[in-house]
Amino acid sequence: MDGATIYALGTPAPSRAAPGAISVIRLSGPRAPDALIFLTEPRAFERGHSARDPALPEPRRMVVRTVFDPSTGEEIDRGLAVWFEAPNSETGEMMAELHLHGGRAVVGAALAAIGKLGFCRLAEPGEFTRRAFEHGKLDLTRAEAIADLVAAETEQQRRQALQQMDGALHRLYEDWRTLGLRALAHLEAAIDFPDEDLPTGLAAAVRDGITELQGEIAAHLDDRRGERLREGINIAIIGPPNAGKSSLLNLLARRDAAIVSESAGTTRDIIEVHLDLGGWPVVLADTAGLRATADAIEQEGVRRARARARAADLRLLVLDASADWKAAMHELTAASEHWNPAHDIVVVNKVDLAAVDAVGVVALSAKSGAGLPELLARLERSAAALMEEGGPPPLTRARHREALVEAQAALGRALIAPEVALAAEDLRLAMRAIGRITGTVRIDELLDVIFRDFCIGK
Ligand SMILES: Nc1nc2c(ncn2[C@@H]2O[C@H](COP(=O)(O)OP(=O)(O)OP(=O)(O)O)[C@@H](O)[C@H]2O)c(=O)[nH]1
Ligand SMILES: [Mg+2]
Repeated sequence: MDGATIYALGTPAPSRAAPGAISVIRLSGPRAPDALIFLTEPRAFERGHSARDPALPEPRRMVVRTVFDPSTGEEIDRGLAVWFEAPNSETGEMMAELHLHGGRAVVGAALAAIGKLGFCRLAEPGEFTRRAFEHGKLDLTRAEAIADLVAAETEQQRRQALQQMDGALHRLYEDWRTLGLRALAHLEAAIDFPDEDLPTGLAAAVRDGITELQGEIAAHLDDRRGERLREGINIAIIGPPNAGKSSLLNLLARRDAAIVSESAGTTRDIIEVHLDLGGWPVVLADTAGLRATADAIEQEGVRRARARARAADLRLLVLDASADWKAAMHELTAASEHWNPAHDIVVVNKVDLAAVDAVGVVALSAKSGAGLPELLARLERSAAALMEEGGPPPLTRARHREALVEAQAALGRALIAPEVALAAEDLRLAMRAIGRITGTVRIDELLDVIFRDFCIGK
């Protein structure tokens, strides 16, 4: 961090097609209050000093101000100004904000005016968040949660991001580190004072502590809810050729995303659409009809369809009501060890051609839309069951997963280490891996990667 006063547009850049009602320009750094004075009192800039006290409004209090070009004294806009005194600001530094009208010319002139002051520079992507982290205002999981909140497209994504922003994940990981560090202190005492009478049963207590930690981390790693919520619940539409899988995808997507035709074997590649299903983000995949075929391209399609069915969180098996759908259902559900009757759904399509009277399946006509409300309700129920709420906060990112897998391996080594010193070293490695997640243990390249996620207004 170079201690410069930085500035950036905090709202999206106004375009001709989409000017905003307001645009917010933020400044952070020691000279943010000076900048505010020079921009709102042109004579101050000519004088060459800012005479902060009389000219600055009370911190955290919004005031109406005219913004001037400091070099010419020309009026740029009239808007609202506010400043925050360090350390009581988002970045922990002196900060100022200008809320101006959201036109391209206004924003362009105001940014240029700040540049002319000569003591501010444009912020790099993620620099405000990085400064907040440097000043202890955020840990990495909270910084990531803010990025998630900005990116959230569905209600459930928003809720998860907010929970993480409140520090739920941070607390979980820090609790684990505390547990591990306590065990480590015991081990280190055993190394430093090998001849002293350490309480009996200590080794067993440390061992139990590590095993318990391992168990909690394992359960957390098994919990895919957080990643599903960030990336979308993966739903695969599978079934025999010509059953209406692509028609169903188009119906749910409300557009012609996949080609539909009466010839069996139309779909070859996997076609994905992103949907919001009652607040749950979903990646819905249409796949090739499952059948034995001599066509090499279709064979590859069938291979991909099977792979996707295996990898999916939830399967929608589509069958043709006008064919022998029961036989197809038995064949396809029995053949798949991944078929999960608790979540997966059987859809019997084309009920406009043949009536279906069966329990446990959804009767649908992709053509007329009959049965769609029932299918949507079933999908939402399955999604909710899959994402069951409560319990500890879920893992949300591959970055966390990698660090926890590393910690888990180190804990495993610590348990079988032939010497106390080696066990202590492995325990230390495990705690360092967990510390990387929250940023308690600093890794600079990692910070760059994370903060680059924040390019709001860039
Ligand atoms: N009558 C009727 N026809 C339907 C219905 N749904 C789909 N079809 C027709 O069935 C045929 C096959 O539909 P698709 O959606 O292409 O079927 P698919 O399962 O994707 O087929 P493949 O990609 O070849 O595996 C098309 O001619 C559709 O118009 C329905 O509910 N009722
Ligand atoms: Mg198809």
